[in-house]
Amino acid sequence: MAFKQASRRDTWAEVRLDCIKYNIRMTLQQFHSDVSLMAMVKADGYGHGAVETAKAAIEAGAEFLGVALLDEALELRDEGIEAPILVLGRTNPEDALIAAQKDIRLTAFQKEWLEEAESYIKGTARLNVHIKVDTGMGRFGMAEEEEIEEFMGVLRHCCSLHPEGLYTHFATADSKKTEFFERQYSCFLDNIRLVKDHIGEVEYIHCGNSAASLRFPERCFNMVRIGISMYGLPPSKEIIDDIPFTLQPAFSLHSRIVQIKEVPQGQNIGYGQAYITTEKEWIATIPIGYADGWYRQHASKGAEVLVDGVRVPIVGRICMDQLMVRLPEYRPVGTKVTMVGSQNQETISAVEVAERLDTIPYEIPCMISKRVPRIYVS
Ligand code: PMH
Repeated sequence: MAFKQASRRDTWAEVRLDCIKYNIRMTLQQFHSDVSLMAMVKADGYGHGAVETAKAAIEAGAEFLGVALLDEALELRDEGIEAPILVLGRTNPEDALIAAQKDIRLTAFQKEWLEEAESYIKGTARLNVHIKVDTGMGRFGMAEEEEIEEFMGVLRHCCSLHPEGLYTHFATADSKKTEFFERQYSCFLDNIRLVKDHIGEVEYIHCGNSAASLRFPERCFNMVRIGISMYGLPPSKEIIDDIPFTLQPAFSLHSRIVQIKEVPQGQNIGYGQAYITTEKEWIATIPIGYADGWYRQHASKGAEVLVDGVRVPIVGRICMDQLMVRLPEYRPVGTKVTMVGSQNQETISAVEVAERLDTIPYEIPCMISKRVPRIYVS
């Protein structure tokens, strides 16, 4: 069954919700049943669409949702999603009350923040907070023992704030070298002891992103935060062989030929005379461009697309709304073109596209703009 946002475009991204569910179910199988899975649906579900992927993830067994921003959490609530949601970024303390009222958990790592958030709630609601410690990522969280001690001292007096969770984030879980991961893990163990000395048991302790969860499930306490692998993409190429099941990529990107011409030799194609035909050539125009997040670098890095299961090159510069490809032979207007995904036996994976752009697979679905409708297949 397929359903889509209202669109009249010939360009679309297809999101396979069945793949997302499969990846989550397989991940859960690696764990004891008392481990909860937080599905990371920040950044519009890594570009797949937050609402639909959140619903699919919950159906497959995810208990929590993770987002970066309070706005993202509120959008999920507005769409009727009732699962617990954790905001992983810093939320302004002025917004603590609305978060509490909407049953949205916030991340806390500054003692002044606790005092301010408490002053906005003043016992009218209860806000669940997850305490963030920085064990080496160097981004968010408390790194010093003294800082944690002072924070815990303040937290004890905040009657509106309930410490539901404690977490950290790994910087190198996707690397073959595990020394820094080990250091972070051992620092986290010290932090857990310290926090427990102050408040006793904490309901949720979590540190595992996709890479850590798939490689070191025994080091993930009782919750994992799964992002990239839930979408079926590997956190990095070097650990692909460590993943205990075959990930099913959910995202693919397609368009259709809207014009085809047989062009004589010596003809310019696109801006800047960047491509001149070297013989009589079949040139097709495809309605996707850099405003769709299909950036000009694809062409300069030698990108190919699939037409009828055959790799064909993009020629000339990518425009804002179109690009041109060279075909070996005539194909009619309406023929499907695949930028990411499979046709017949041939595949252009997000991993290949990421390598082409010298980036990581995470960026590929995220970079495809909202102008490209997502079509959901379940
Ligand atoms: N937890 C936190 C705090 C994160 O920032 C992320 C991903 C995840 C879990 C999930 O990681 P995974 O997708 O590797 O499973 N955050 C980011 C980021 O900030 N840039 O790329 C991924």
